[in-house]
Amino acid sequence: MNALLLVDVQYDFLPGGALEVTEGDKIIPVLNQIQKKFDLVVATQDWHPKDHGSFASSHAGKNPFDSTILGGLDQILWPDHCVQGEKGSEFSSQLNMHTVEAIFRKGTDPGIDSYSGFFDNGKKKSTGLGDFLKGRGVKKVFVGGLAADFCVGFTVLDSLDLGFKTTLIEDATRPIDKEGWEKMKQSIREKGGKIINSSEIGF
Ligand code: VGL
Ligand code: ZN
Repeated sequence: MNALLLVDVQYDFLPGGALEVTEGDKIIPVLNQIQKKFDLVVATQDWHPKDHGSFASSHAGKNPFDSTILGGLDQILWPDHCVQGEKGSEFSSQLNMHTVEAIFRKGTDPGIDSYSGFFDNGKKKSTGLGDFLKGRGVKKVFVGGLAADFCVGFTVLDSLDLGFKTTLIEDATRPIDKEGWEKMKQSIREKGGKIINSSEIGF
């Protein structure tokens, strides 16, 4: 069994959103097109309470992209984004969600951020995604979505740690920061992850 993970394809990460990723919208036709190749399609959704500790607005005197300590970990402070129930947290209406069998929400605990679709950043709590995939007999995981250098990258790293053969689809993602993305790709390769183009999906 193989599975495609659609990571955080939400309005706030798309052009015009609160934490927009340059060309983030370019990945949507790619994700729609490749879905039919997979046995299982699953989505993740960044889903923050409005006072989330990763928001600069929750810390007096701090601005977006400053840093702080949250839950004992280094934390980049973000503009308010993906607030539960607000438009910015919705999946793009351009994304085909009909094939999606399950949605895993993350970032709900105000005291810790959660980049990976599998665990919070301190690995204190699981979202259940790993057990779901294992329960469905998934051995190979393919990942696309936003943003490459944060939620997509950390999802790939955790997927590798959980023992899934994991491939990142490079034309199905875009980064917030290009340098950070190069570093993330290096970490993915060091852990044994593959990085391919959607045209190279071999089944
Ligand atoms: C993300 C920063 C903060 C992401 C989520 O989806 O990559 N990045 N929250
Ligand atoms: Zn977030």
